[in-house]
Amino acid sequence: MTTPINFRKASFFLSAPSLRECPPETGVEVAFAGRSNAGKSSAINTLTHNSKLARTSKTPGRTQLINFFALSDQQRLVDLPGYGYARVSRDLKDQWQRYLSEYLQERQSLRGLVLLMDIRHPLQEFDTTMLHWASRARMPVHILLTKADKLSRGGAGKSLQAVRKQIKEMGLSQEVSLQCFSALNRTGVEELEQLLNQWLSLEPAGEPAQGETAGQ
Ligand SMILES: Nc1nc2c(ncn2[C@@H]2O[C@H](COP(=O)(O)OP(=O)(O)O)[C@@H](O)[C@H]2O)c(=O)[nH]1
Ligand SMILES: [Mg+2]
Repeated sequence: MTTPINFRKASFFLSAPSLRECPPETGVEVAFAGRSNAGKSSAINTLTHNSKLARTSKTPGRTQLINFFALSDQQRLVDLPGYGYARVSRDLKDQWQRYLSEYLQERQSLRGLVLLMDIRHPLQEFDTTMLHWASRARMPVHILLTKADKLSRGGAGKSLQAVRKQIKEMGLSQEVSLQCFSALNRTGVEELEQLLNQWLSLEPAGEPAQGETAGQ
């Protein structure tokens, strides 16, 4: 077992205005994606215990930057540009959809995608597109149903079940996991931490455990 990641140590690393300007594809990273206002920045801030790390905004969608946060010199969190913002031109939307698709398919250091959706409005247009792209790229996806504090416990549980069922009907349940999350009262933070520790593990996959013989 590697030592668990200390998420409090996260620091801002770089903002890339385009794919070409992303940092080198060494090490590992996990990207956060979702509609504008889904709660990406809030989730990253909650996870890292740093209310100022990723900027949260009440006027969504203005910045279209890929923001990288370093957890160590080999591990990164990535805040992808939010999609679905109505006041962005069709051309800009198309361009960003191409970028997101390309990032998902081609980024060598990417280990998984955290897809955030407001628990009251899950699986909207383009959320499902992202799920299909990720599936095609064989990229594991973990869904956070955000703002779970807006529903009762029972209501949140029902919504989780309903989304799980839809994912299954889409034929994607193999590579998709999901949970409720609230940046406001920290619901689900530990579950997310555990998953990120797995995805961002620096141990080479398939390495024989110590004590095991590697051949006769
Ligand atoms: N009640 C509640 N509000 C949240 C939560 N997470 C985010 N918000 C609010 O939703 C809005 C958008 O959040 P933000 O993190 O900027 O979303 P982003 O556009 O996806 O980065 C802000 O007003 C946040 O305060 C949450 O867990 N609970
Ligand atoms: Mg944001």
